[in-house]
Amino acid sequence: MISKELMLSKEQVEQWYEEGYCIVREVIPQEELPKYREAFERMVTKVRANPSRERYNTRLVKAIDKQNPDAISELESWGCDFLLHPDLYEPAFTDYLNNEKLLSALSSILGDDLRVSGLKALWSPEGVDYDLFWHRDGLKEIYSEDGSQRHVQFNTALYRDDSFRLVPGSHRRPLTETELAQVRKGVADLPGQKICVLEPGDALFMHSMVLHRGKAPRTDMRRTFHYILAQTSLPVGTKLLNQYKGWYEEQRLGEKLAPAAKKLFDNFFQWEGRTENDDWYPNLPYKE
Ligand SMILES: O=C(O)CCC(=O)C(=O)O
Repeated sequence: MISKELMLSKEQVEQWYEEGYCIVREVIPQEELPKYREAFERMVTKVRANPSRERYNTRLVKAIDKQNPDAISELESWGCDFLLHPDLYEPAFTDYLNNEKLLSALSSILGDDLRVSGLKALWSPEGVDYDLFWHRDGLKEIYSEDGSQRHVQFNTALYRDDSFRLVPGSHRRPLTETELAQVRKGVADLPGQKICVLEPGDALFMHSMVLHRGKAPRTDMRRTFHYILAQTSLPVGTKLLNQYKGWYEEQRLGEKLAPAAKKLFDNFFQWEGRTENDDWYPNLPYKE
């Protein structure tokens, strides 16, 4: 399943370590996009019809009328974390885990002994602009001096997506005073920031400690998978494992998935009985 020709180039690997991101073009071939778009749209419709945060770990933003900012209307969704939930699951969501180009590219960074870590989705709200503040996924003080990381989170765009912006290299150093002033409260442009532009089918690998944020005006058609794969040796949180195992068994996915995707889940479930405390999963620094 891993093809040497499809692995990242030396420049891409260097960019991942030095700058905290890299882009892999056309991971999903154009002819396969309709299948993913249709599945994604069915899922968004269901989440929008059931807008409580808890059911699907839905990400919500307040819809504020810019002409009349005091009149806060409804909460709107811009993403959700539970793509494997039986209400939302679509075979396309796990088909993507068989993608040879994706797995080969990830193996250039993580090796080929991998497990599932998260299957999530991001989209543009309808009535409000999405404008997430700057943050690291984890503690703002924690960085990775050599740029290494044992998991990779990646956005795969089904339509053109220029939402993700980051400060390249910020995953390897303490944040500056200017950056800290924006963390979890600001959306101001930052020195050296870079906007990543994905064409349909492209994937963006992002280091969780790089300073970043997302932004999508309501007029955009953002439909982007946000998945995380990790080295099998990276410990798993109990709650996450139980959740995924429950959904997986309920839908008998073990009998339905193609071998590469099934292996990613089998490797994840291997952790049963020796899971770690959830306090530090998924975004806090690793324990060794
Ligand atoms: O919109 C994005 O691509 C970034 C999302 C993000 O930073 C997050 O969910 O923590």
